[in-house]
Amino acid sequence: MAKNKANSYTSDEIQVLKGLEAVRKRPGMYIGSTDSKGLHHLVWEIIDNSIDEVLSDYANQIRVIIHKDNTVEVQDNGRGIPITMHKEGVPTPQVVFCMLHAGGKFDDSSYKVAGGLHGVGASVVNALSEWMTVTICRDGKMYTQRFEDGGSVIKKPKIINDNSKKTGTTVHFKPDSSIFSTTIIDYKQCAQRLKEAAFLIKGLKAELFDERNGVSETFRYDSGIVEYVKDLNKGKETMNEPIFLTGTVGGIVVEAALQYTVKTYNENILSFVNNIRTRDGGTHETGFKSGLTKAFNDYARMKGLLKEKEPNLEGIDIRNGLTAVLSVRIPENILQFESQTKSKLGTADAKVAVDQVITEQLKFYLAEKGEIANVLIGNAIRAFKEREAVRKARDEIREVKDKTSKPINMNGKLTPAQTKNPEINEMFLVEGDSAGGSARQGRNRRFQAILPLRGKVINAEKVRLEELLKNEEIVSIIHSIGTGIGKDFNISKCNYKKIIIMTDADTDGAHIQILLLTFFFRYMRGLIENGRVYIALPPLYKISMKNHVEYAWTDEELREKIGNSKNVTIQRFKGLGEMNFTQLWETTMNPETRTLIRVGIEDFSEADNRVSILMGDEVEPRREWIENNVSFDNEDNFTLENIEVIGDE
Ligand code: 28G
Repeated sequence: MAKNKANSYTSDEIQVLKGLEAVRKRPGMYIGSTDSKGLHHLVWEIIDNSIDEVLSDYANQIRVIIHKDNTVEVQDNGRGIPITMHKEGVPTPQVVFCMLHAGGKFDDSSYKVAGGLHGVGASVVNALSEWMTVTICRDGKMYTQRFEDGGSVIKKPKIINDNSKKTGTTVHFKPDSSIFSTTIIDYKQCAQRLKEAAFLIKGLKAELFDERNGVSETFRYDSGIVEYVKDLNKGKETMNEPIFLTGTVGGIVVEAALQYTVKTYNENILSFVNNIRTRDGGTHETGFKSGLTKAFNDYARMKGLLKEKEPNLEGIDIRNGLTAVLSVRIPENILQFESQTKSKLGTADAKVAVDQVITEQLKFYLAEKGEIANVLIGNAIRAFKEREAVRKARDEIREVKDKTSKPINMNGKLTPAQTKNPEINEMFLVEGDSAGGSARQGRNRRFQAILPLRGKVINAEKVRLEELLKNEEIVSIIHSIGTGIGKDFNISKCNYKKIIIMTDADTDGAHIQILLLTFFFRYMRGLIENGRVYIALPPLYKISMKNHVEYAWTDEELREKIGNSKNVTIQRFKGLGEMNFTQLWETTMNPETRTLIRVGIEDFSEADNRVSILMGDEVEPRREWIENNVSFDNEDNFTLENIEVIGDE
C-alpha cells in the first residue's frame, strides 16, 4: 500500500484510487486482518473521525451504540460533513465514504488523529460493510444517505428533516460477515478506547451503549490525564496528588501527569502523540525522562540535598514507583514515526519541547511544594541505595556460582532434560514434591525438565528483589531459565522453548499460578512477551471403560465421552497427586495429547494495574478474583484481565 508522507499532503491533492473493490479483494492490506482485530479497526476508524472533529474543537460529544445485530453506530455533535459538491460534481459525503484516499485524511485540523494501524479512511469501512448509513445534521437540515454491498450501491441522499437545530455526523454500519471471521463487537475494547479518548481530551463526553444487554457507560474527565493517572493507580498507596505539568514549545503542546506509588517499584509511563498511544515511546518519552532527571537534580543541588561531591541522582531511581501519562500534540507537518506501526515517535523537536516543559515546570513545582519534593527525593535516594544493595546481592550470587564447581546447586531441585536444546526443551514448574516425583518419572527425559516447587511461591509484588533473591524457589527458577532478570534479562539466553506451570486444579493451584505469573511479569516479562510461559491443564475426570481409559476436562466432555456406555467408572481428579506418572504423562505432559494455555499480555498498563491490585496488600480482591476468574475447564479462558490466553499451542 502506498503511503504518502503526512507532510507532503495538501487538501487539494486527494488521491482518489480506483474504487473500493481493491479493499474488498485485499482487506488485510488496509486493516491488518479480517479477524476480531480487523473488525474492531473499522470501529476505531469511524470513532477516530469523530475524535478529529473533537480535536478541531467543533465537537465535544461522541456516542457509540452497539446494536443487537452487532452493527455499530457512531455519532458526534460536530459540524456535520459538508453536503456540498466536492470537486468534479461529487457530493462531499460520497467522496468521504466511497473514494479511497491515499494517505492522510482531509480535514483541516492540524493535530488530527494520526492513526495507529488505522487512519485508512471511512471509505475502507464502507468497503468492508454490508451496508452503511450516514446521517448529517447541518445548516438546519438532516440528510441521510445509504450505501450497500461494500459501497457499490449508492442510494440517493435524502433530506429527512429540514428543521433540525442540531449539527453533527452519524455513521451506522454493518461489518460484512462474508469478510470477517467474526462480527461480534467487543464491548470492553470499545469502552477502553472511549475511556482513553475521554482521559486525553478534557471535556469530551464519550458514551457507549450496548443494546445487546442494556449496559452503558459515560466517560468524561474534566481533569483529563490527572484522572487518568489516578485511575492507573487506583487501589495503590500513593505518595502525592498527581502533579500536572503543561506547556507549549515550537507548536508542540505538552501535558504530563505524575503520581508516585508507594509499594510498586517499577515505572509505568504511558505516552501518547495526538491521542495515539506510543507503546514504544520515542523522542517525547526521552525528553520526559531527561527533563524529570534534570529538574530533580537541579532542585536537590539547589537545596543542598545532594552534597557537592555526591553524584547526581539517576533517572532510574527518580522514576522508582512513578506512574505518568504523557500526552503531546504535534502539528502534522513535523510528525514522524520511527516504526511502521506508529508506536514510536521520531520527531526530534519533541524531545527538546518535552524536556524544556518538564524541566521548567517541575522545578517550579518542586520549589513551591517543598514537602512533597522532600518525599520524592527521599524516594529516589532510597531507590538508589536499594539498587546498590540488590547489585551486591546479585554479585554475591554470581560469586557463589563461580566458586562452586557444581553450578547445578543454583538450580535447586531441577531435574534437567538430557539434551540441552533451547529450541525444544520444556521446563515444568510443578506444585509440590510428590507431583514433582510423578512428573519426573512420567516425563520425556530427553527434552523435559522438572522443577518441583515446595509450598507457596513468594509474592513478588510485596517484597523487593533483594528479598526475592533469598528465596530458594525463585533462585532456582531464575538460574534454570538462564535469561537473568530485570535489566539483565536476555531472552536469547533462555534455556527453554516452553516454561509450563503445572498445578492442582484448585484454588491453591490457581494462587500458585498467579504468584508465578506475577514474578514473571515483574522480573522476566520478556518470557511472557515471547510467548514462552504456559499453564498446563490437568483433566478433571478419568473415565475407565471396558477396554480403554479416557479423560475429560469438562462436565460436558464427560457426558459426551460416557455416552451410552455401561460399566463405566468415573474418577474425579482433585490434584496432580492422584494421577500416577503414566496418567500424568498421557493427560498433561505429552505434547501429542495435552492442552496448554499460553499466557500473553494484551495491554501492559492494565495488566500492571491488575497485578498490583491482585498481588498487593489486600487479600479480599485477590480471593474474589481467583474465584471469579479462574476456571478449570479447558475453555482457554484463564485471563488475568489483560494477561490473557492468546490461544493454545
Ligand atoms: C459519526 C461518525 C464519524 C466528521 C466532519 C466534519 C467535516 C468534515 C467530517 O469534512 C470534508 C473535505 C475538504 C473540507 C469540515 C465540516 C469542515 C467544515 C467538516 C465523523 C471538508 C470533511 N465542516 N465530521 N468531515 N472536507 N465526523 N464522525 O466522521 O474540505 S467527518
